[in-house]
Amino acid sequence: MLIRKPSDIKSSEITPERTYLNRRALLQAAGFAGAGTLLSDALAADDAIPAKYQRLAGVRKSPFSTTEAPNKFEEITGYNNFYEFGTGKDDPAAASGRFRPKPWKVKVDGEAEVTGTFDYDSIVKPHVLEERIYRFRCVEAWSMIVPWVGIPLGDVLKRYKPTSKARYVAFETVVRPEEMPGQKYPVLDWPYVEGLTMAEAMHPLTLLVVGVYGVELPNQNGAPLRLMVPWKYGFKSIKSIVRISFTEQQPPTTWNLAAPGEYGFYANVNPKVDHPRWSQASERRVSSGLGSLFAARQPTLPFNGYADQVASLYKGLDLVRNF
Ligand SMILES: Nc1nc2c(c(=O)[nH]1)N[C@H]1C(S)=C(S)[C@@H](COP(=O)(O)O)O[C@H]1N2
Ligand SMILES: [Mo]
Repeated sequence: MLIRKPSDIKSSEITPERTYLNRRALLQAAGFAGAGTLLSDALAADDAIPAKYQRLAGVRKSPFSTTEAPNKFEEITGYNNFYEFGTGKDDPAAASGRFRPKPWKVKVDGEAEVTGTFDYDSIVKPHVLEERIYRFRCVEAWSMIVPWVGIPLGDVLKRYKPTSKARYVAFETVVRPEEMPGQKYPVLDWPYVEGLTMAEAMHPLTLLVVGVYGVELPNQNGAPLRLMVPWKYGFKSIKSIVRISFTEQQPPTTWNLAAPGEYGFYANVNPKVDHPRWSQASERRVSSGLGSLFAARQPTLPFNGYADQVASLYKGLDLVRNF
């Protein structure tokens, strides 16, 4: 099974959903969930998050968060797509223990005035961390609500002063077959690569993620740096980024290269454009609490519910052709 049954999980590892929800309701009723109180603060006293994950300091709340109830930590970290560690949903959690996300460097190149190789601290430390509770929709028609911690990607990119020629931003995942056992197999063309238009990359919803639930990002979720583009299918949100390139031409993207008829460059969540092999009209939320892996089906929203904020980016673009 992809999510462990409650009987498989030590009680020290989890907080029952009900306790957690009650605690939140209590905090909210007492007015504690107001300014300055993070969702993750409500959990800090709990033992839901293994102690090996370092808590992130100075995280501030974001108005971009949804008020929907987040998935549990062990769902977010136990049901993953990260083919560098295997193609099964439980492979990333099981096989990423040898991966070393520290120290970390990112190469910034292409159409920008400031290029070079930058270490993690120089990229992240100048910024205030935000907790953003986002809806997340995988192209496979499952979804989650995730309290990411990150920085608006645009704020980071601006510091490298992209030139007027920069029309796209390309991203690359690290290649380390010794630490990433899935990379020993040619299931995808390594490195995993992704890309956004400049306007998408600079949009205030686009997040460079460094953590989840108030702690540093677990390896299986793309440590130490990954994207989160909440109005696009999950495969756009590339993990363990080691290269950011400003380009004039639309960059190649891994899933488009692998199956161009099934996965486009834009990959905006669109309930009206089905995947050739399944419907995208609805989705099931990952939910291990009910004795089954998924909750009941619910309709998928255009742009994953973020249409008010992002639809204007695509004015005049045929979203059926440009899927
Ligand atoms: N490098 C890399 N990034 C990746 C993937 C991958 O296999 N390799 N999978 C993508 C897909 S299909 C999804 S749904 C999300 C899953 O993110 P999560 O495991 O944190 O939920 O990561 C995306 N980013
Ligand atoms: Mo996905």
